[in-house]
Amino acid sequence: MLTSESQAIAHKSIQERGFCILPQAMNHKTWQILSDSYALLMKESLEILSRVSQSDQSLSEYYKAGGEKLIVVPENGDSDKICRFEYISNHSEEIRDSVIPYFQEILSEITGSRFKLFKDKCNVKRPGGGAFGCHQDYPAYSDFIPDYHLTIAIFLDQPSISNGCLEMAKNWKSISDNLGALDSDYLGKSIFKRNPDSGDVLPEIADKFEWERILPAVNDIVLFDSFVPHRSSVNASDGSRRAYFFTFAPESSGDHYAHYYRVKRNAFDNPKFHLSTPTDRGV
Ligand SMILES: O=C(O)CCC(=O)C(=O)O
Repeated sequence: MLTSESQAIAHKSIQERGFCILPQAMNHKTWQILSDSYALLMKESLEILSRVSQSDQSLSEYYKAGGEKLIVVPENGDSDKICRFEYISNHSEEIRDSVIPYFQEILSEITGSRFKLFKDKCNVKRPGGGAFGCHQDYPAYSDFIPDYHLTIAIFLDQPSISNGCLEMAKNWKSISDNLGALDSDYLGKSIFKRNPDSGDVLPEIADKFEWERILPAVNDIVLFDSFVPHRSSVNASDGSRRAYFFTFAPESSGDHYAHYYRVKRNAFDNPKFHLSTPTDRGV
């Protein structure tokens, strides 16, 4: 699917910076499946939110009660609006059987290893919707066995500065050499010190990062690991900025998708699942 030259460029960029853009790596069929699925997944998400708001249960209690439900996470401070929905592949046969294998093939071409889906979500980023503070994904996943992750981001709407595009830190590896910036709870890993409440990397560290705005075309793939610090600002445009994020972990570390979502349903309100995100904990 990728030329050997683009595989090599992507591999080097992931190793050196923790992210890369794969120009035009989405084929039309795969993009269309994701675009068509969005309407169905959104409809189901809205139904769940409405069902819960009409019941005497909190969202957190609703998920604790079990069941293979789509996980709907409202916007912080606006709990009838959807910030994101998760557990997508379990709800869409086409995504599971066609989109995921397509992404696994791309990851295998770039890394030479096989990857399993670890989690999947779609951030809606409606107008006025959430800023994501500067964070690294790893601390949110560190209670699970895999210790390396690659996330594929696919945009249904063209990201722009005004709709809150992703921004990646470029020089974070050189800053992580400065031991004073690292969190000693993650020995041997470049995890920066964070605000214990929000999960955001401390501002005095984030201020040292040089930021690259990620402005891919809709048929580009953005790939990043769970260590690169990233952020995005509020969507100041009048349209949504919808993006799917498919996170994979090495096949050699096992299959953790079902387990991850079992734990998440049981602990929907755990702040660890809301690090640096503009999400409501559903309590
Ligand atoms: O959707 C975005 O702009 C940021 C996504 C992100 O960093 C996250 O969901 O953890």
